[in-house]
Amino acid sequence: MTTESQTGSQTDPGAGLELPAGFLLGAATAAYQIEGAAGVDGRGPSIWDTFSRQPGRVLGGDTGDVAIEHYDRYRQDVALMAGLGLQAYRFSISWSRVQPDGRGPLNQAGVDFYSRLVDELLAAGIQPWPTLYHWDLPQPLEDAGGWPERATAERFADYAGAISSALGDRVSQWTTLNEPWCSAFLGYGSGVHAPGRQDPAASVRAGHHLMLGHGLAASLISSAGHQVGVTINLYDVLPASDREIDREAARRIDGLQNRFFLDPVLLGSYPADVVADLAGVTDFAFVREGDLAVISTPLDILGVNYYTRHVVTGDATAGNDGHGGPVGGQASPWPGSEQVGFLPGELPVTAMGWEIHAEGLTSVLKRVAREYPSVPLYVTENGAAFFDEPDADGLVRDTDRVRYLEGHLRACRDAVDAGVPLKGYFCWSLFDNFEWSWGYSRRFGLVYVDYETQTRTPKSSAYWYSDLIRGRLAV
Ligand code: IFM
Repeated sequence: MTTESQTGSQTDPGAGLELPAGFLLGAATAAYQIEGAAGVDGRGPSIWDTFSRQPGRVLGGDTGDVAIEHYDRYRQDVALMAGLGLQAYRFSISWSRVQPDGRGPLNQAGVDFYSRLVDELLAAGIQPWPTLYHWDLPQPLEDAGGWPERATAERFADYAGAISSALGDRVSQWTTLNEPWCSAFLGYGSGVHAPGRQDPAASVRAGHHLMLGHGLAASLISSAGHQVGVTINLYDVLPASDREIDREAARRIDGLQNRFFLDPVLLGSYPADVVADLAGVTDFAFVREGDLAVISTPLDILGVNYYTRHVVTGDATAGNDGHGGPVGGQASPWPGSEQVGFLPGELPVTAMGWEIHAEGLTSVLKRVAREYPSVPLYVTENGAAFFDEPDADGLVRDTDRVRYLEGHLRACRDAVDAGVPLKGYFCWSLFDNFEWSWGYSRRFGLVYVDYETQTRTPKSSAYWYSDLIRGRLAV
């Protein structure tokens, strides 16, 4: 039960926030960000193990070696989720833990960990929602060329088939990829993410092979009778002005950020304008006959991750690329559209510097429902980083995050009212964790983690979310 001292609020920020009956409310994490136990039970290195050890790649030299020790503390963590009343838990499976070389037989000790986690969740009445790939490619596959190589898509499908059969007696809901835009364009374009390559042509090939891997895996999982989806990070992309040059910049960035993934997956084709924008980068000769039919394998759900908007200009005077990391020297993650400028926002921002723009979530959801064939939608990530710290009483009063979540859940409700087939929402993240190139410096959690002692402390937002789930907020 929420108390005023826990939410840090004198009003009830959920008042009037009615969500439809059956609307699923959960929280999300990802393997490398929380598990730790990097060298345990046969786990092999992933590209993030390699990348985070390279000097200057991650703020403070942080790595996921220990993270929040979820591998050892998963029972305590599931008990915490149950205490909050989470209905579903979205986590990712570390490919390197269950298939260290990225090929060949599964590593039984790794599979056993996820099997125990699934059992624990089911016993607590929490639906497991595993994602098969949240950016942690086994290093041996990167050594063989990584996602720019077609063979990586085939390896991914083998892994997906094997692990989904191993857990398929208890897990019926699968997500193939998380945010392929980041894997392709931050991993192989700007180099802000692992494996840290800066090769525009390779980044586009990586994008195609990620989606091919998705399609091959989705088709296997679907034929085994399971539900399958993919999660794409979508942005509301707005021109800085009504001038043609800014509208053109917005078309380009919307193309690379949103439509480059939505179109092949849901329409079975690449957007012609994006292919034209990329003409100086690649000729798309890597797309083989039949690939787009595979990529557009019918889905049971589409996951939407939403955090903020992009305001862009064709004037190229604004320095930031919209996805800069904390360490300098990176290239652009926008192949063929490097000239587009991203304007610093006028709205309040989170600790990531991302503008808080809840209405953009409604727009994005309505746009997907309007422009693409109907598929049930879930917001699979939404949340905010703030510089949270416990107060003298040991409470973490993250009123900013309560406000952020409340605004975005209202935006979900507005989308539902407008007829969008939105079925659920997962908060990012359940725990403070390893925020990629930002290391542990940015806290996204509903639950505060003291990285010295590994103590978990639910923040005000966790109590607020718990009350929302349990229908305890006055309406
Ligand atoms: O932490 C990440 C997550 O791994 C993927 N989506 C965005 C989050 C916040 O940056």
